[in-house]
Amino acid sequence: MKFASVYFSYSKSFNREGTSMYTLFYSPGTASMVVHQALLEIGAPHELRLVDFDKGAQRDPAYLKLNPHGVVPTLVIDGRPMVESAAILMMLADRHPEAHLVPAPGTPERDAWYQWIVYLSNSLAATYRFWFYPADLGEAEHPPAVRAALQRKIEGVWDRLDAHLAANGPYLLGSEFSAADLLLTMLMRWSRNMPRPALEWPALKVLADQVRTRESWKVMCKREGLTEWVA
Ligand SMILES: N[C@@H](CCC(=O)N[C@@H](CS)C(=O)NCC(=O)O)C(=O)O
Repeated sequence: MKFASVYFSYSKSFNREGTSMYTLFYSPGTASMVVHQALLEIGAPHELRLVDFDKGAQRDPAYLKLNPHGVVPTLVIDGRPMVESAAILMMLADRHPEAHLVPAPGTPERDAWYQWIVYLSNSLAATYRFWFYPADLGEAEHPPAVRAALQRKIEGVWDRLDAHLAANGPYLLGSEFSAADLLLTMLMRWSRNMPRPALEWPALKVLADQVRTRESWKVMCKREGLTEWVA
């Protein structure tokens, strides 16, 4: 896979209306899917570039110039690369208020939105990283005790989120759907092959079912070729 000229060839890339052009470097079903779905929700012009993990393309020197961490997603915005899925999500929601992925600035709902996105990133996304990548902890495979501890940590988060949603749902912000729900649904999907998948928590399932009926989810799954846990 060649990335060598990507940064430069997109540095002056605008669509016909003169608005920003986005290029998403992605791998199916991974942390890039929330950015992909947000772009579809927004209806923003964008292009997808597959980063082929089977070929180690995330470690290609040209890709590392875009994303020094060697992971997806990377979103190139008019030639400028941005990394970190939750940060990209917040940036997109801010840049496209007409998509209503974020409550108005200065409201208590906006404060809660920041809180949930950071909580999801710190608690679930970071723990999943260890779950799926034992090499990050210097192991080829986790010892059973570490695996059990990571599983407990993730399930503890499902307990907390489910209790919150049962009392205040159906969405993280109550009746108002937001980008935080997209992030949560992606993270829930990653548990599908774990001993206790997130859909076993009833209020979480209600939220995921709502998100999975959205057109953006269906289109994203189709484009990424996802067949598991799509509906
Ligand atoms: N904190 C980063 C984590 C990204 C991440 O770990 N992406 C994984 C896929 S979910 C990846 O690219 N893995 C490839 C690798 O580590 O080689 C984010 O949210 O953007």
